[in-house]
Amino acid sequence: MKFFKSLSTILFVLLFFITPAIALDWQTTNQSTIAWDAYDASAGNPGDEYRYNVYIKLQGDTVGTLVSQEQVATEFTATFTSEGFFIVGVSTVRFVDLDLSGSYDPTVDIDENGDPVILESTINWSDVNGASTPNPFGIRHFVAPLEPGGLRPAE
Ligand SMILES: [Ca+2]
Repeated sequence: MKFFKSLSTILFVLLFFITPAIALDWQTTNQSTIAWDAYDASAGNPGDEYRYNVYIKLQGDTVGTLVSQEQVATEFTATFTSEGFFIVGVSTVRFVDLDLSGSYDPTVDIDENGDPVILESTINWSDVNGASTPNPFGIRHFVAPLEPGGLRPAE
């Protein structure tokens, strides 16, 4: 009984950690445009503004690099020059309409310290179906090899 319990635990752990890696859809390209749904702002103040931060990390890394800060568009074109297996992440950034005027103005909507109230969500990474990534994916890029050397007429 104890053996089966350990076996099922091992199987569970294997499935939990290995299945997501197998299930990833890979795009092999040096450039890819990623899109996402516009944030549903109906729950917040009507005057709040929402933007997006885009991050890229190598598969397996825990921290990504910010590649686009506070952009308005709901898509981003990532271009890769180095080789690797990349994961893209997007977070929502909320700019609070602090004076409830119906629109966000960084010069007016400031708190008692003179700072705007800007809040960032956690990152929805493309390799996990977090908030919503219906088909978890990654982008892999390979660089062309160098030219051959020693070019000469054959003897
Ligand atoms: Ca305002």
